[in-house]
Amino acid sequence: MSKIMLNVGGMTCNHCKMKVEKAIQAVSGVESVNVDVEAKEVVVTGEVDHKQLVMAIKMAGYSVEDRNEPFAYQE
Ligand SMILES: [Cu+2]
Repeated sequence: MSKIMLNVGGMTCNHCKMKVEKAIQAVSGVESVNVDVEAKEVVVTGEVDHKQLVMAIKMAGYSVEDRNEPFAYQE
């Protein structure tokens, strides 16, 4: 499983958080989503296509920056 970290701009409240979470959860392969509104950070785990993820967040109305390539980690 890989972990993807994104910077998401434009989130101001809990409603935004829920909107972003919902958009990300709709992307295939997503296993978990963690949204930190104050830090503007989103962490997604799963086998996810980065472009699809970025598109989903943009479609929800937020700006997004892919912080790094996914890195694999053992559990
Ligand atoms: Cu909001």
